[in-house]
This record gives sequence, C-alpha cells and structure tokens, in this order.
Amino acid sequence: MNLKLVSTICPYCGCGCGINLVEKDGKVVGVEPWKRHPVNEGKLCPKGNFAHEFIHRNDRLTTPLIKKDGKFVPASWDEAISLVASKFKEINAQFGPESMACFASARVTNEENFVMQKFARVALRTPNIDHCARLCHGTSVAGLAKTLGSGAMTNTIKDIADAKLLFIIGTNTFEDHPLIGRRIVQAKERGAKIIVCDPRFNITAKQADIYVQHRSGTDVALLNAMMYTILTEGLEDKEFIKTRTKDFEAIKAEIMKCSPEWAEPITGVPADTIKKIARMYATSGASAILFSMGITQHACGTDNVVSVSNLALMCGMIGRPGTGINPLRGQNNVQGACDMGCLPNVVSGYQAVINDELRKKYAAAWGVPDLPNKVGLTIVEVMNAIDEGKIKSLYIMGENPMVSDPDINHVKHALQSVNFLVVQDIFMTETAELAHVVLPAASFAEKEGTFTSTERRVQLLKKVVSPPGEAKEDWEIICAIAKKMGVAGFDFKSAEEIFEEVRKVTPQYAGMTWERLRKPEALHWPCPATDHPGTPILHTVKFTHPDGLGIFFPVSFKPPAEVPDADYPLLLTTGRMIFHYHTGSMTRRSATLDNEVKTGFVEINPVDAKALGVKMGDKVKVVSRRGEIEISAKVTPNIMKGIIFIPFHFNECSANKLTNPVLDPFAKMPELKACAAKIIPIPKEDKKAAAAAVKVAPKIGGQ
Ligand SMILES: Nc1nc2c(c(=O)[nH]1)N[C@H]1C(S)=C(S)[C@@H](COP(=O)(O)OP(=O)(O)OC[C@H]3O[C@@H](n4cnc5c(=O)[nH]c(N)nc54)[C@H](O)[C@@H]3O)O[C@H]1N2
Ligand SMILES: Nc1nc2c(c(=O)[nH]1)N[C@H]1C(S)=C(S)[C@@H](COP(=O)(O)OP(=O)(O)OC[C@H]3O[C@@H](n4cnc5c(=O)[nH]c(N)nc54)[C@H](O)[C@@H]3O)O[C@H]1N2
Ligand code: SF4
Ligand SMILES: [Mo]
Repeated sequence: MNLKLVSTICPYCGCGCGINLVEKDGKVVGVEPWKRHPVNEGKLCPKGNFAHEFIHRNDRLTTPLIKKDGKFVPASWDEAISLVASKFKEINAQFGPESMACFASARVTNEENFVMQKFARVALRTPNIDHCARLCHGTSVAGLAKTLGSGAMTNTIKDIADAKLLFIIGTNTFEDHPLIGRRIVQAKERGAKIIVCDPRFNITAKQADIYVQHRSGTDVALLNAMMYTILTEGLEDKEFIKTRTKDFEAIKAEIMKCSPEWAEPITGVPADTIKKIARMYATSGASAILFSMGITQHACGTDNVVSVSNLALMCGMIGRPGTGINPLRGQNNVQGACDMGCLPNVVSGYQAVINDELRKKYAAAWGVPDLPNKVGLTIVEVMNAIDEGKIKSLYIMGENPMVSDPDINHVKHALQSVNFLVVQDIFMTETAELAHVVLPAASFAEKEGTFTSTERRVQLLKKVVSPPGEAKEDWEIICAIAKKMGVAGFDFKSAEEIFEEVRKVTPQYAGMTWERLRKPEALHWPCPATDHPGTPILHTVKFTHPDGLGIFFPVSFKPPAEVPDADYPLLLTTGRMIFHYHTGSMTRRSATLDNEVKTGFVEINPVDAKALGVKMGDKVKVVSRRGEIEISAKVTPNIMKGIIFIPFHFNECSANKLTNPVLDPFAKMPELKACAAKIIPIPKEDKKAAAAAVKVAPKIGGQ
C-alpha cells in the first residue's frame, strides 16, 4: 500500500489551517493532522477533517459544457474556449466594455484571482470586477480604511490567546472560525474575561462570562452607549487619543446623546449591563475585539465597523499584543482575493483605480496604455444592471449567487435574462445550471498556488492529485480565453510565474517568494522586501493614513431598512452552522457532513412559537416582502423573542429568497442580517404534502 502525506491548506474558512492530505493510488483518501502547523497545531474542525470527501465525487464537472436547445452538451476545450472568446469579443464590440462583468472567487488561489482581475481590466477593459467579499467584509474594508487606513485583521490568531479580555460581537467563532475559537479557550484558561454580544445564544456565547443579547441591527446604539459610559467615567486612554489619533472631539457630541438608559429600550439590553461591559473593556489592560458578519452585513455595516473602531481607538486597545480590531475574514482566500484587486475600485495592493499616478504605473507594468479609470459595479449592482439592460455578459468563477445573493427571485430573473453567462466551477451548481457555457475547474487538491488567511498569512497550496477528466486550473482557463481573444500578457506557464508578477505590482507582497513560503511559518503581509520578516501585528507605531494617525468619525444609530410592522412582525436574521459551508456545493456533497445536518430550519423563540401555535418540527411558511419558503420550525430559547434565524446553506429552503437587497451606501453591502418577516403555520392537512416536498428537494446529498 502506497500512502503519501502532502501538507497543504484547508479549502474552507479563513483560519487557514494546515492539513495533510493522504494520497493513495492517485486519489485523496483522507485527512491527517499537520501537527507542527503554526495556526492549528494539528487540530481541525469537522469541515477540515472531511475536506477530502467531495474531491472524487462522480458528479464533479469533468468537461466543458455548452447549452444547446436548453440542454448542456459536452464540448471540447477548443470549442468551448473559441465560443467564449468570440462571444466576449462580439459583446464588447457591440455594447462596449462596460456591458461586461466578472466575478472572481474567494475560494481560488491568489494567482487565479490576480489573473481574473487582469482579464477583466486588460482583456475586457471593464471596471466591473467584484467577488463575495462584497457580501462579507466589504464594510470592514470600507470602515477600517476610513479610520485606520487599512482594512485587515490588526493582530494574529495566536495573539488572541494573549488578550486579557475578548469582546466578541457578531461572530459565532466556535462554529465559523473554530480554530480561532480554540485561541479564545486558551485566553480564557489564562484568565481572560469573555464578553459575547449576539442576538442568538449561540455556541460561542456559551463560553462567555457575560452574554449580551441585543436586537439585530442595534449594534451602533450598544457601542455608542458603551463609549458614553467610558467618557463620562473618564476611562478613555487620553495619552493614546492625544498622540495617535485625530478628530476625537468630533465624536463626543454624538456619544453624549447615547446614554445606556437611552440604549436600553432600543437594544433590549439593561443599562447596567452596558455600563459593566464598557468598564471591563476599557480597563482590562489588553482587550481585543473580534467581529464578523453580525456587524458587517447591514445597510449600516460601515457605520457599525467605524463604531467598533471608535471604541478601540478611544481606549488605546490597538497596536499592542492581546489587543486589536479583528474582522474575522470568512473564506479561505477572501483576504487574498481582495489583496489581488478583485474589487471594482482597486487593483492589487489596494491601489485605487481613480488615482491617475498609481493606475498609470500599474498599466505600464502590464505593458498596456491605461486601465479602466472608474469604479466599476459591485455584485448586487451587476444584478440590477442586468435587469436594466446595461450588463450583457457575466463571467462567474467560483461563486454561487443563486444561493448566496440576497433576493434570489430577482437574481434568478437577472441570470436568466443576461445575454451570455459563463460559470466556472467544480460542480454543477444552481448558478451553473443557468449558464450558457460551464467550464470545469480543478479543486484545491489539484493545483498549486497561494491562499492568504484572515491574519494576512500567505500560505502555499500543494497539488496532490490530477484534476478529474479534462478539468483545468482556473488560471489556465482564463489565460486560454484571453489568448484566444488575441490579448497579450496571459502567457503564464505556472502559478509561481504569476506570483512573480503579483510581487512586482503589489507592494505588500513584494518581499515574498515561493522559496520563503515553503517554510510553514509562512509570511504575514506587508512584506515589502525579501529580507523583511513580514508584519504579524499592524499599526504598532502608526496607522496607515499618510499622517500616521487613527481617525474618529461620529456615527449615529439608524434602525435596519426594514423593521417589523403589523404585516411582518418578526425580524429575520441569517447565518451559518459548523457542518455546512455557504451554498453547500462541497459540504452537502461530503457524506459525513451531510449526514450531520440534512436541511435547513427556522429558529423561533418559544413565546413567539406559542403565540403562533407552532411546535418543534412543524412545517411553516416564512414570508418576506420578496418571497416565501417552507421550512421546519426549531423552537429554542436561544433566539431572542421577536427575532427568527435561518441558516442560508440550503437551496430548498433558501433564506435568500427572503433577504433584503438594500445596500450600505459606502460598501454596497446588502442587509443580509435584518429584514421584516412573518411566519404562517401550515394547516394540518397541508403538512404531509409540505413534508414530502422538503424530503425530495435536496438533490445533492451525500453519495
Ligand atoms: N461552518 C462554517 N464556517 C464558516 C462559513 C460557513 O459557511 N460555514 N463561512 C465563512 C465565511 S465566508 C464567513 S464571512 C464567516 C462568517 O462567520 P460569522 O460572522 O460567525 O457567521 P454568521 O453565522 O453569519 O453570523 C455570526 C453571528 O452574527 C449574529 N447576528 C445576527 N444579527 C446580528 C446583529 O445585528 N448584530 C450582531 N452583533 N450579531 C448579529 C448571528 O446570530 C450569528 O451568531 O464564517 C466563515 N466560516
Ligand atoms: N442570507 C445570507 N446570505 C449570505 C451570507 C449570510 O450570512 N446570510 N453570507 C455571505 C457571505 S459572508 C459570503 S462569503 C457569500 C458566499 O457566497 P459564495 O461565494 O457564492 O458561496 P460558496 O458556496 O462558497 O461558493 C463558492 C463556489 O466556488 C466553487 N469552488 C470551490 N473551489 C473552487 C475552485 O477551486 N475553482 C472554482 N472555479 N470554483 C470553486 C464551489 O463549488 C462553489 O460553487 O455568501 C453570502 N450570502
Ligand atoms: S477552522 Fe476553518 S480552516 Fe480550520 S479546519 Fe475548520 S474550516 Fe478548515
Ligand atoms: Mo464571507
């Protein structure tokens, strides 16, 4: 028996855990711990432990597919690439470059994302390039760019264990970043206090010394009231405010309107609790903030992030070990996809496309006269622009908006009506089904490249087995289309060669080489020179703004765009669970994970359930202004009265049929965490039919 262990990186969340894939006879047959990996030290969550199970599924895409008369027909690469290239050229000539859009992917490598943004900007000459960071930490990037000058996690994962207090708000870390959760446990064992603020008493909240249950969408009220206590009791860090920040005076007036007594009826949190957590945060000596989607996915998401930043700056809890503002980035390579410039306003290294000097320098490095010099459309804006007839072609690599975008009925309408849709994935997803051409990609185990984790750690991915059938690496496919279109600059021979180009044009990555990255220590960006050790902690002596100062911005509380009313009396929030990942394309095809949880549910408080006459397991309809779904009720006191929660992983009871696509004005983030909804019990006689419908719906379950 010939077993080989290959050390590589988990393909799921942004923790960036190291795993050993076990290879036997050209197949990946298991996962073994990589004990000396500095992030996870051999520990893995269930998704990492079973990350091999989807790789050799027999429903992997193995050949290009072209839709003819409404049916997919297998095609050769030559035929598919020729068709895509000629269609792209035709649409470009007929409707102009701005009628075209590309979605990159937080699941694929830095090199593949870099090539995708180059393809959009050089081959299609369109500014319309975006990816799922828009629905994720787009507001963190926007908010922290305003206050600190750059929008990444300020400290490292390991550093979390050194905090004296962890302020955990809007992240269910134990389910969604389990190997960061482990550092929370370590901090607790060393005596740290844990505060969790979340409308659900989730698994993470169970670890808290103080659990604060506030209403979805009231974070600014809660944070401002904490700052009110800190200011009125003189607990702010005056020295830090004086030497490291500016515009502190500008926020005082707003904060002084927000007493804990004012916040109590808005948030549902007793004023005394708000005062207590404010004092604890300000006086621990080393407080770190962890936040994620509960903060970001709101129409006021940027405000929420700025408010978090105000709190940390006011208390001087940044730039030192055990402190910091830590947006826990979600996907394995969402940090990297942003770093590589798969955003409509920046090329790689966050260099703004509207800055003439930076853009011209960048274009010169690519040997082209210029690049699109305006900010392109974001994900939800692309869907709207298709409806308005402005976008005619969409090239999607490694995203599944038919399950992950808000207001699915609208997304479906858009994707069905766009002139030309190309989807590049490893499986036939709900989105791929609507495509004109489907291109089969190699998975994480079948290619080389780099991923950048939530702590800005750049790590090498190893090729363990060959892709199935004729599937190719994403960068190879993109380059083949570009070359067929007759565009120069896509003649890469390997991922490493692409990385060499990344280094040249991306200051944060300039000092990294694959040779250096082969060591498991890897490197945290910024790493400007080959003898630079990388930067684990940001902002130790100055912030990223030109004057080096952190900036305060006043933020006032605004309720969610849709609040409960007589017609829709409940507030719906959405999120995740440990066993499933996003649209389920991989975890629902992994037998072990699929067996754990087969389908979705709606969490409802016992008081609300009783008033509706709904019992545990009953099938109900959940209805919003955008759509309705049928789903089983999970009656639990863990969810606040008046709030309901649905995990968004399950297409047959899709939370996103209900969610509100209203956007944050700065980051264009949709309000995925708050919309008005109602529950309609399904009368007894209809229940059998509904149950049968739900049973047949999941068609991709474990094989
Ligand atoms: N198992 C698993 N892990 C994952 C993922 C996955 O799909 N599955 N996805 C990855 C990705 S891309 C991401 S972005 C991360 C996301 O990780 P998280 O942010 O942890 O994920 P969510 O479950 O969406 O939301 C977190 C919490 O926000 C709470 N919340 C809801 N509304 C509000 C509010 O208004 N205010 C506050 N303060 N809290 C609120 C929810 O109750 C929930 O407990 O997870 C990553 N890890
Ligand atoms: N209601 C609600 N909606 C949400 C959220 C929420 O909390 N609530 N969260 C939002 C967030 S934070 C995020 S990040 C998004 C995620 O939204 P998506 O990015 O759309 O979700 P994924 O399921 O991760 O989709 C990734 C796709 O990439 C494919 N894939 C995997 N590896 C590869 C590869 O190597 N190459 C290629 N070409 N394809 C590959 C997978 O099969 C899958 O179809 O969802 C958002 N939507
Ligand atoms: S914590 Fe994240 S990176 Fe680590 S094993 Fe789990 S899913 Fe993979
Ligand atoms: Mo995300």
